Amino acid sequence: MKIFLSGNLVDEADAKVSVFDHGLLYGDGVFEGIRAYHGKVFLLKEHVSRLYESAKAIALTIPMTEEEMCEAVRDTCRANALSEGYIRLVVTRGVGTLGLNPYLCDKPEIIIIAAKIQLYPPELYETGLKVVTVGTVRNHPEAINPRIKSLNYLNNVLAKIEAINSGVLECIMLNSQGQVAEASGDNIFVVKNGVMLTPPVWCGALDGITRRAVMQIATDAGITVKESVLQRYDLFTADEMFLTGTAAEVIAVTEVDRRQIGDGFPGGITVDLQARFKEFVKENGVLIQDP
Ligand code: PXG
Repeated sequence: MKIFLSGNLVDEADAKVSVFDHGLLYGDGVFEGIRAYHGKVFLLKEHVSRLYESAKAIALTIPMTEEEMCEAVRDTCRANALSEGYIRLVVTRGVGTLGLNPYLCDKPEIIIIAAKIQLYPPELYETGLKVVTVGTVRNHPEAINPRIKSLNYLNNVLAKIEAINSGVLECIMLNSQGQVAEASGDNIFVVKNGVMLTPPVWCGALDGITRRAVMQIATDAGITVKESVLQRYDLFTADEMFLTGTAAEVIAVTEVDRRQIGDGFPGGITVDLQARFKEFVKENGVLIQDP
């Protein structure tokens, strides 16, 4: 496998970063997870744009333009003959001292990995996921804003540990007000009386690219979509529930805290959106190979 490392495509064995990199020492950096479908990088510009916004939010200047970053992603895919898979883009603060000061880090490190993605077991797309709500509160927006896709994912990891220890694969995180924020690595939607509802990002969610796409697909299909503050009550009384994310795509949730959602099967709107999403990804990517 070839890895893009600060300007060069190097062999996996040579793709090494310093133990003094603040990405490692302090989780100081940002990242993106992007998918490639059918020889196209899905919503590449949107992902790259979010990467630059995350970087700006932590006062990290990426030494490359957004256009150059898009080209570097395509180059890395081509070097690995990738037409279907997962791209991880990482920008760290770079090498610094054994002190927090980010201004002593001269050069951010840019890493692009183009590889395969691990999916939830396929049968879960038929049966739906079981989830729990967890005690780990989503980061407060005035501490670490969840809109920043930073290398510091400990908040999500702690929530994921609770999920796995409860015997399920994913969890729903609440904010400090007890409002629904998102899953540990996905955004959440509920369907109530035919209307699709998702928490506004200020409740503690990432402005998910899949979330945006699904909101557009649903609106175009004539479904009413609203951003709405949700409480656990709204989860327990939902007709349907699903999660969206680059890794998960669109996946139904059929149980929350061992309570059945709807009739316990993926809902009609969810199944319809899954099909529409499959079509959407064919049309909305940047070609990896030059035409
Ligand atoms: N919330 C959080 C906290 C995320 O990390 C999403 C929502 C969905 O955002 P997108 O833009 O992907 O629709 C994410 C994204 C992984 C993995 O390896 C996780 C994500 C994306 C890709 C891979 O678990 N999470």
